[in-house]
Amino acid sequence: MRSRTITAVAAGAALLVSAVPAQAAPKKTVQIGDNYYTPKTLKVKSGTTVTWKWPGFDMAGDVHDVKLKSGPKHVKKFHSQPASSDYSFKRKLKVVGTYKIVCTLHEDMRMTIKVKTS
Ligand SMILES: [Cu+2]
Repeated sequence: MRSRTITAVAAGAALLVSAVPAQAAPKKTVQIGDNYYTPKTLKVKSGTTVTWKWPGFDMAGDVHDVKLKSGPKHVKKFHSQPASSDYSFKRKLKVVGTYKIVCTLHEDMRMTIKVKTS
């Protein structure tokens, strides 16, 4: 009786492990400040979800947004809401190529993301 229980638990654990994909979905975070994105350049694998994070309300500064100014062919442009704090915006980048991101309120506030084949 006792050993049977242990076997069942072990089998359950093995199932759990095999249910997890070999590679978790890749993610990257970009922090927004006054007036910059950090990091300023990113290299990610195709399929990576990039999240832009605004500062918390205690660190609130200027209003910023995230706009895809240019990207690989056929990639739909995206544009976040403008926000000063407590906000985040994410996009899954699948198409390989170079993505140029800009803040429409500060034209010197830009970043580049290079998406490569996974
Ligand atoms: Cu800005």
